[in-house]
Amino acid sequence: MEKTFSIIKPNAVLDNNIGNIIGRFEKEGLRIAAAKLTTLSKEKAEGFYIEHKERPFFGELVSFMTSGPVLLMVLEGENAVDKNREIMGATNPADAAEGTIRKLYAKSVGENAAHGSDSQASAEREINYFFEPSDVMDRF
Ligand code: 3AN
Repeated sequence: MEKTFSIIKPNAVLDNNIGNIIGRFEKEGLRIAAAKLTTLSKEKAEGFYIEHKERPFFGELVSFMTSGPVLLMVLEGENAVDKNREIMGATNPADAAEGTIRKLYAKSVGENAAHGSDSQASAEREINYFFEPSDVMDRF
C-alpha cells in the first residue's frame, strides 16, 4: 500500500470542513494512517515549504499556514499519491474540476484548503518531517 501526506489547511479547518474532506478521502478508498491537529510554527512551515523559498508568495504562504490549526495526515491506499491529488484538484481553485476538494472548499490559490504530496519521494520526506514512524499505522 502506498502512503501520501495531506494537510487540511487553516481555511478549511476554520470553515468546519475537516469532516467533509476526510469523508471524501475515506469514500474514495484512502485510509487515515496518522493524524495530528496542530498549529505550525513559522520555522516548521518554512522548513516544509523550503523548495518555494525564492517564490514571491513564500511569505504569504508561511503566514497563512501558521494562521490557525491544520490537520496533518498520512493517507494510505492504492496509488495514494495520485489519488489524493485527483481528489484535491488543481492548485488554483479556478482551474479545479467540479466536485474536487479545492473546487468545493478553496478560497484562492493560496488559501486552497488542502495540501497533498506530489510524488512518492515527497510523501516520504513530508511524512518524516511531521511524524515519528511509531505514529503511523502500518497494517490494518
Ligand atoms: P501544490 O500544493 O498543488 O503542489 P505548488 O507546489 O505549486 O502546489 O504550491 C505550493 C503551495 O503554494 C500551494 N498549495 C499554494 O497554497 C501556494 N501557492 C502556489 N502558488 C501561489 C500563488 N501564486 N500565490 C499564493 N500561494 C501560492
